[in-house]
Amino acid sequence: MEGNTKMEWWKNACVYQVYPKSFQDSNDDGIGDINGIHMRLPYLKKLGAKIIWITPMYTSPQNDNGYDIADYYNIDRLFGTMEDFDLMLEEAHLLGLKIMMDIVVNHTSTQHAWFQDILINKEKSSYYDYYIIKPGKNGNPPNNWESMFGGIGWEPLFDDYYYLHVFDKTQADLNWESESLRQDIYKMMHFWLKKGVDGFRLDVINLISKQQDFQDDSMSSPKGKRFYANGPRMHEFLKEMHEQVFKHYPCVSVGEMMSMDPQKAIDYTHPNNNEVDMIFSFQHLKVDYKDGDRWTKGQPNIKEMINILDHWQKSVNDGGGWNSLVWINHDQPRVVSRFGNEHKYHKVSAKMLATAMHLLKGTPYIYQGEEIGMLNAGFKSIDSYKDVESINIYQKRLDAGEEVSKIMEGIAYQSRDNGRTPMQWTDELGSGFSNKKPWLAIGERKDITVKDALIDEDSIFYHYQKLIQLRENNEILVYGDYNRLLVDHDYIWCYTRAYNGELWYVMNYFKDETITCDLPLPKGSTIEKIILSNYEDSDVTVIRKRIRPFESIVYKLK
Ligand code: ISL
Ligand code: CA
Repeated sequence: MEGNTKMEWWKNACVYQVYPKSFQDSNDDGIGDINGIHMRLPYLKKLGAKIIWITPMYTSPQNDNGYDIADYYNIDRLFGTMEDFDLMLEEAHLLGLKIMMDIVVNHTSTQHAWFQDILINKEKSSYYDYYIIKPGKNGNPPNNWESMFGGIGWEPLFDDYYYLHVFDKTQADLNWESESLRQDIYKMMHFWLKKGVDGFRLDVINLISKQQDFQDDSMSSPKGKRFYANGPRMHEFLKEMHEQVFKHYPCVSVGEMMSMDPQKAIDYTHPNNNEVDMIFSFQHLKVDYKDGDRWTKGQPNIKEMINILDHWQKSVNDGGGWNSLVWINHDQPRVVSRFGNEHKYHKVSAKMLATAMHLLKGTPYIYQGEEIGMLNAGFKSIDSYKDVESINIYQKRLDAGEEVSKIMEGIAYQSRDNGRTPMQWTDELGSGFSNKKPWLAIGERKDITVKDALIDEDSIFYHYQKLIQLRENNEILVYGDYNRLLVDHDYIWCYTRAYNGELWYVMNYFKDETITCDLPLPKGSTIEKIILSNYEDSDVTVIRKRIRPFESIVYKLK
């Protein structure tokens, strides 16, 4: 196996994603902030996470919760000050925690000074080539490309000129063809790395190179995507970024990417290619869309999900790339609501999902609240939702004449606000998040709290803590080969990890009914001991035949 066998500080670490707006409010304005994160660093330390990825906190009008950056060099007042940030960073480092900044370089807010300068100076602006600006065609936009958030992807700028926005119309796409734009971006990255941050999560990074003929598209959805995802100069730009920025620091980089497959992931993450350390891909999180439509709830196809994850493990590992291991982020519904069980098997299913992901090869990510099994928001009315994407989709479907109850069913299931409701620290009013009305309502299941999780020795929290420790203390989890057994089962995912003569056996069952199944052991091996499970077990020497709802076991074999 060539490629990713080298030891790196981020390979046995677990990343914890903080969505600052919803994590901890320190000054009772209903909005989470930097001092709130600072306060909770000991909690993250207790959990065992090594790297804290914080979603954007730069100056921003917050139309897309900070993914619309107006000033890369400053902290938004909502979250505090640069001094607060510096103190938080210092404290994190004292505790041995690393900070990963989220950086958005595919687009800026239309309030960014570069864009504002164009509004004033038009073609004469020195930033004119920083954005993608094209003349319209007979009073229509330059082509038919659509926005990911619904509707046309172009907005009038001045005279007959339009600018491209792949996301909201207040998020103008940057023109990476411009050498001076690229230099300005690298300069800004140096600013944060010199401050001492430990790495970057690069938002939608594989969209930065657009095919330059800007032709109409009738094939991809949204229209245009195939002309800008993994575009022609993508590898060149990432290599340049690596050469000019990453290479000079002991930092980690993770690229958020769409339209991915394992081969592309290998190309982006193979250490010999000098691009990024790892990427996010979300293929396995689309298996519950009904007929491919994200906004219509279907039955999750577990078999397909396991097959996808299995395929990524095998291919990316063999090709010398590196995987990120992810169930949820701030754009996704809660995983227990989706693939687990919200009621009777809440705890066991949450633990099973955690084990299935954390025993794989790659770097695991935990999204705030995942470690206590937080669930979807459960909001009933569109007024409770704040996300620009949910609101746009609601309007779009309403205009198309769809029934409100149908639309709301889809939004309740897929809205990005499911993952964005405030962190539930306690069961007091405000959930220990804030004493004021939070910017986004607290989820319906207020009984799931950090306070309870810390008291209960058998909680989901402590299960995650064990998983993190296992990875830290066992090289087999970091470097060991992955191999699937019992290929083709609809609900059981069985795999081994093997390293230096050691062999671990992982069984996860994704259903709420007891079944019997002959679990195969690799030839010539027997069980030495149980390393982790989510049920009390008396017999540790034989492999179970009766498999209980959402059961999960990790054995060490001999
Ligand atoms: O939200 C989505 C559905 O899961 C995705 O289509 C998402 O828009 C895409 O993964 C890109 O996400 C990132 O960039 C967006 C921002 O709104 C997201 O929050 C961010 O994670 C634009 O900056
Ligand atoms: Ca606050």
